[in-house]
Amino acid sequence: MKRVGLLGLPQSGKSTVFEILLQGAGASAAGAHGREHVGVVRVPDARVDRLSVLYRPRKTAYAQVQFMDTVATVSGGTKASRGEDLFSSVRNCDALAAVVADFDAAADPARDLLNLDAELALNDLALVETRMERIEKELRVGKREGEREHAVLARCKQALEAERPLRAESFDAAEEKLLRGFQLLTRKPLLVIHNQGEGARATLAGATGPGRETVVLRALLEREVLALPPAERDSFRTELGIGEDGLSMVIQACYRLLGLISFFTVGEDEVRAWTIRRGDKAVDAAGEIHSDLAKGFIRAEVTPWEQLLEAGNEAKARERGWLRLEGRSYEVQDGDCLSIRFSK
Ligand SMILES: Nc1nc2c(ncn2[C@@H]2O[C@H](COP(=O)(O)OP(=O)(O)OP(=O)(O)O)[C@@H](O)[C@H]2O)c(=O)[nH]1
Ligand SMILES: [Mg+2]
Repeated sequence: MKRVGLLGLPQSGKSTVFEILLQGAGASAAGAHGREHVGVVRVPDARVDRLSVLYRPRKTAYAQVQFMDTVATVSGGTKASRGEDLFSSVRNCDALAAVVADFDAAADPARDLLNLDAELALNDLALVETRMERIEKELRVGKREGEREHAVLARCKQALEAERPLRAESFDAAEEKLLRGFQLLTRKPLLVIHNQGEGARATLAGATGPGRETVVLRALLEREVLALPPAERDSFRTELGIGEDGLSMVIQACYRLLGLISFFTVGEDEVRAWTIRRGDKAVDAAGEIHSDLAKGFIRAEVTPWEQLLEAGNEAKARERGWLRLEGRSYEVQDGDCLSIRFSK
């Protein structure tokens, strides 16, 4: 399961966001490991809701992502060069979510975001330079194995020095492989959570780009909304003028930034969303359900979710010609309902 790490300046609202994510999206597990708190969050999905209404299954299962909260990861103005790795706790996360405070008059979210970006870039730069120096030493004594790695790192260094985050750079598969182990922070997708107070405020500049999105979340108001019974939440949101469900937007944006899509399996037993990467094939999807299904894969029966809903069930979808037979290398689309035929 993919993991999203919350980061941000002290008192920006990270723990508040973490708590309401777990509370609002149906946490199935939460645990603390030292300074880190990890929770599993359901990915809200109206398509699953609708399929579940159609099939009335015994069980409905949503896709999931993990969120992680840490105790004060960044202290304002501290430089990564001091020795301690301020971001060690989020280094192994697949994506980052930066909470930027904007709930009182003194707040300067644009400045905070700039500082945060700079700290992430400095942290990467320090790592890249240290590794480059080590390879240079080896090269001087005639060890040439690190030459290609050095070249890729030099490109990273150049980008970082020009204030370009690495997620905006393109690397080929071999370069990706060389870089993977470093877990560079500016290569990770980044969601900026603009934590606004009650009054309407300006949108945050410079917050979108490749691998980067921004959502507005009013953490305290969302917490009030969550204190209400589910049926009353939407009208209270309208009353408060916070429109869309901020929590769903945060979770869905993370899912998207991670390059994830969902396919569904449906039936009277269970309606379930499964997570795969964009570009994955039918055989990968089968393997996600069970390795036996990938091993013995014969074909996938595919119906887009809207057509399954419109037809009413798989048999009727088949009659209308909406159920397609696809082979193992079919690229699964977001929202496909799959039924895998396989031999034991
Ligand atoms: N008015 C207002 N206060 C907020 C909002 N979000 C968080 N706060 C308050 O800001 C304070 C800090 O919130 P936390 O969620 O603990 O922040 P944090 O980033 O986890 O803090 P550290 O872990 O200490 O770095 C708390 O008193 C919150 O109630 C908001 O949207 N509006
Ligand atoms: Mg906290």
